[in-house]
Amino acid sequence: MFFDNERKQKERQYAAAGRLPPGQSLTLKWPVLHEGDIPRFDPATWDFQVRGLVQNPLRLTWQEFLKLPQVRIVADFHCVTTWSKFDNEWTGVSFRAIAEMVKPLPEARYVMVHADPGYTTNVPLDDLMRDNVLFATGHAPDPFTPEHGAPLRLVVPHLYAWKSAKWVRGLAFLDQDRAGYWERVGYHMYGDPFKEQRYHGQ
Ligand SMILES: Nc1nc2c(c(=O)[nH]1)N[C@H]1C(S)=C(S)[C@@H](COP(=O)(O)O)O[C@H]1N2
Ligand SMILES: [Mo]
Repeated sequence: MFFDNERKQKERQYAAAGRLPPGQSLTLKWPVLHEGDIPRFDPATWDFQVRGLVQNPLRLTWQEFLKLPQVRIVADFHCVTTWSKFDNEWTGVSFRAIAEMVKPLPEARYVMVHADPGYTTNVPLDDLMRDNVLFATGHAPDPFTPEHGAPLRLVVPHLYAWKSAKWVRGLAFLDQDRAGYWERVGYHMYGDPFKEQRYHGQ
């Protein structure tokens, strides 16, 4: 049909493949969404810290983080404000690699993700242990720029994108679920896009 554009056509294809969550629409662009200013990155002072219910608390410098083994995943990205960006290629360090280093204690069941500037979000540990959860240092086809979370961003593809913290700086392993930045003001504690878990009580 002459009025049918590329975006609509692709959206129908992804919907037919069961990859478009309810209430979402496909974007060909990559919107930028965050609270506060993009933090300044200084590789000399940047660090990544893991605390809480782990056997080996951890602090890594940027140089140390870059030496960790690299993985590559392809995943979709669903923002609660209703846009979905498909087939993102992310490279970085798998969450599991970090978990193997810190060794979570048996009672650790949730993780509070800490990011600049003062951003937090909560995710169950089991969810972070999935194959395709990583700390991204690269993206394709679009470049991974500071506005999208460089130098380091968590990517949790199966949950709404507010769980994919940009400018991530550390983790706290917890025995109970606690609300992060958006969760405290009404966003869902879990955030499954296919169940439309946008806000508390959904
Ligand atoms: N540090 C930080 N990370 C964040 C946010 C934020 O405000 N601060 N916003 C989240 C939200 S709501 C979304 S939709 C995605 C947007 O990622 P993008 O700007 O790369 O598209 O980042 C998430 N990560
Ligand atoms: Mo979002």
